[in-house]
Amino acid sequence: MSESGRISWPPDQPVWTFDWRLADAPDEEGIVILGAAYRGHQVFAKASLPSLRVQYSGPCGPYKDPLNYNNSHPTSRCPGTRVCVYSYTSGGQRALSLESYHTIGAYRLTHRWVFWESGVVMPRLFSAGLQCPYDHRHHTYWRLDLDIDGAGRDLLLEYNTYTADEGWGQGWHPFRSEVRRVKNPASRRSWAVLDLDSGRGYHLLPGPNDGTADSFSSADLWLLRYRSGEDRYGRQGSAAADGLDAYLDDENTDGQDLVLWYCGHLFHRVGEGGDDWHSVGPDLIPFGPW
Ligand SMILES: [Cu+2]
Repeated sequence: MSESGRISWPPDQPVWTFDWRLADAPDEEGIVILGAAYRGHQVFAKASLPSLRVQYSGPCGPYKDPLNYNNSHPTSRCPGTRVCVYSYTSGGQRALSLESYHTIGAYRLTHRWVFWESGVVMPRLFSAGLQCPYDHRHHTYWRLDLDIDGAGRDLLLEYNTYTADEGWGQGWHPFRSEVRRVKNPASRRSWAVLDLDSGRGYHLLPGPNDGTADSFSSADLWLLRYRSGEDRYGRQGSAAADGLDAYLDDENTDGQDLVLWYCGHLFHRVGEGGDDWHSVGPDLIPFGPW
């Protein structure tokens, strides 16, 4: 089973248009966003959450938890659907939220996409529940197939406070071939995808609780050139390994069709019990002449 729909929002004067879907195995990758455009300019070909891996400091797991239609449930806000679509206003800005609530064993998981009128996009994963009484980390892998103003002509830039101006502004360095990167809060490391023709782009800012890669989940960002065979939906990786390094083969990424994978590392301390909700997710912020 699956659920899908089309968004044109706000209805009175749409700024966001896209399709969405929540599918079952083997296409299970949470709520998938397809063909998203902001103010008529393409942003994503596809954005999804294909892999969620949990590692325990104790004799459990590791597990890979699929977010699919089958383990999703209606909530009181939307008793008739698995994907709840609702809008709200916060700080004078309107936002559209798409969210699905899942249970897997003792875990309760909410996957949410928030699309702001300003163009900001917030992917979020919320988790509660204790499957096993040990500290653990939920490694949350979003696949962001950004096609800003269409596929191709995109470039990834990385910000660090220590980088001199190389022609892209103080702090920004371009990556011209495939690479994986680890967060570095000390240099306020973040990333941006720029369309070289239009000057429009999106800045990816790690969330305050997104943690940093560890030996089990060895990177925070992968920059890949788009290859259709590398989109494996919910079959990406296993409980033991994310499998993303296999796609790093030094392909050119300068002005190409790019895919980013971003990992948030949600830390659960067993002493907090199972009732607290924790969340991870980056902010995606538009820049340039949208
Ligand atoms: Cu947990």
